[in-house]
Amino acid sequence: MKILVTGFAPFGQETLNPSWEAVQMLPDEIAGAKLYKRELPVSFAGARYALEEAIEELHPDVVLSVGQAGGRSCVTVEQTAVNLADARIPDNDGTQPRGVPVCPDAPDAYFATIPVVKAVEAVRKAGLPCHVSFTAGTYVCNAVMYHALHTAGRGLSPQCAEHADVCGKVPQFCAGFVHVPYIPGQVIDKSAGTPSMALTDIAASLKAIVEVCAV
Ligand code: PCA
Repeated sequence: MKILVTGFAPFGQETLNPSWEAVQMLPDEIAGAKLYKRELPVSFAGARYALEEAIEELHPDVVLSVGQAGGRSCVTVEQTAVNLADARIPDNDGTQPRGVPVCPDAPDAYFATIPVVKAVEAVRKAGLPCHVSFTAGTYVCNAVMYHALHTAGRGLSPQCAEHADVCGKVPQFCAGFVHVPYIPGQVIDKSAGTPSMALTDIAASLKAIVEVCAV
């Protein structure tokens, strides 16, 4: 089994993104599944392109994307991706979609196809807090989750694939998204009470989630 695990580049005021830091700490093989790690740009267009390119190259069985959700206190497994891009801040390319669909003429939402509740339970069993989240927001993370699920169900269609050579192919894979908190070094200058989690605990949480996806 092949599992594509993605993290994101830094964005906003941050100099690192704990999602990519933690993804890099994962072993290359978990429960017999081979992991392929990719860093995605924090760009609506660029992330979609990089994700589709990685799917086309690897033909993974599972696509698990990971992103930072500053302000959350623990790792959360996303249940839903919505077909709405509404960016509070411009992405790293300076693009700021407001109230537009992620993918025109496509369903309003998709549910994750990884076992969300089992993944949360596995992290808790490993001794770490974890919750299901019912919103991945309306920024680049939600768009990546939406695209992965759209692509899994419908293939890399001309409508949503930017590059013609991948059109018409129908990848079959499960997809899900995990949001992770800030790490302590990111909250030193933030307001008192801003939650953070040790990078090693974030990586351990991801490992437990990947284990569930690998069976
Ligand atoms: N978090 C942002 C985008 C990249 C990331 O790590 C989000 O939640 O949309």
